[in-house]
Amino acid sequence: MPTLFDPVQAGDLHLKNRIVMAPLTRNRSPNAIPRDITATYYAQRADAGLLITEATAISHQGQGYADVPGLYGTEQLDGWKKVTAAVHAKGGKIVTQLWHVGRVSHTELQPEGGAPVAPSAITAKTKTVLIKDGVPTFVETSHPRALRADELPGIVHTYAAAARNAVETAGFDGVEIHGANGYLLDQFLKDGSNHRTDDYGGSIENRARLLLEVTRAVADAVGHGKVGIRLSPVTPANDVVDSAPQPLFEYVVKQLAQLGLAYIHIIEGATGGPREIPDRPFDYDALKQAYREAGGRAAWMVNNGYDLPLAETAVKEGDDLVAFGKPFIANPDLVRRIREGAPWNEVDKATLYGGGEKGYTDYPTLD
Ligand code: 8OZ
Repeated sequence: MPTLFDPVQAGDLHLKNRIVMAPLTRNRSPNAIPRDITATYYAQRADAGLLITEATAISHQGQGYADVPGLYGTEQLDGWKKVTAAVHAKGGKIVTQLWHVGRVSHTELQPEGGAPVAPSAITAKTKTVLIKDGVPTFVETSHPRALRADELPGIVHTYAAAARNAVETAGFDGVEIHGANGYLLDQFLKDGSNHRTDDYGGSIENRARLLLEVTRAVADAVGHGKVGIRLSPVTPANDVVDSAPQPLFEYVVKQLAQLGLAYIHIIEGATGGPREIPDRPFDYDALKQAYREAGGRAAWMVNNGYDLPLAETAVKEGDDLVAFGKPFIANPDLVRRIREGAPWNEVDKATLYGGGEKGYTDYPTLD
């Protein structure tokens, strides 16, 4: 039976172990440019089987928080080049997470101060972060405008262009499409946020259309075996909800099964919170079974609140990869700590978002 330390193939990606660093927003990239400390931060964690970068905006329109990185300009790609080089020098593998926030944004973060875009003009009851006089400040998200159908091909194209930039220019080993946590693609999937009456709203097939078009375009741009996708069937993050998530997500994974991807990354329960949500039940085994029965062969990655016993059991019982979030922030040598049964440092919540080296590159290792 496999353990967390057995290598695994995820599409084109040969991974040295099954311990993955989850994508983690850190807000340390002013002007959307990753700094040198970002290269240090990821390289410190290169013992992971796979590093997934923090969510990274595919365009200015796709940005929703202060000081998150981007993938759309020369300076930003040059910043990421230093990150991938540092990780590769330590024998690591790294993919970047392609992010369009949709309605989870603020006019101050949008091109020309415009309204954020969404499937429908419904405000998300959630907050975002602006930097006011150097101080991170939580603010309500702005009222969005509904995207016109004729804008959607441009969005698909922008995802593909960002993916190409990431792999061909910045040197990433692949990309992860952020289809989770109430951002643009998840907003389209779920009927709480998608009230459209065109080909992109209404039926499950229609609501899944944009996510599947994006996935196909990204896979065609960089190679199907270099693409993962993250989904969160029932998370309440960023005010999303669906009236029937089980059939919705089973449809989505059956379609993804046709695409020969690297991995499917599932957030179980509430992102960063409880793994079970009493009023939002979901059968994750049935989801995986639907994917496998449809011929899907990508690695199956699970995430959310995994401790060591839970992770060991998951891998023993057939999940291929386990993504750890906060434990990887607090433990640059998490892989070694797991191998040696050493205790894990606790994360400092005060330094999660924004700032510099403190709480970023200065967590102690066992040495
Ligand atoms: C925490 C803070 C801001 C953004 C996600 C990209 O939840 C995020 C995020 C997390 O996927």
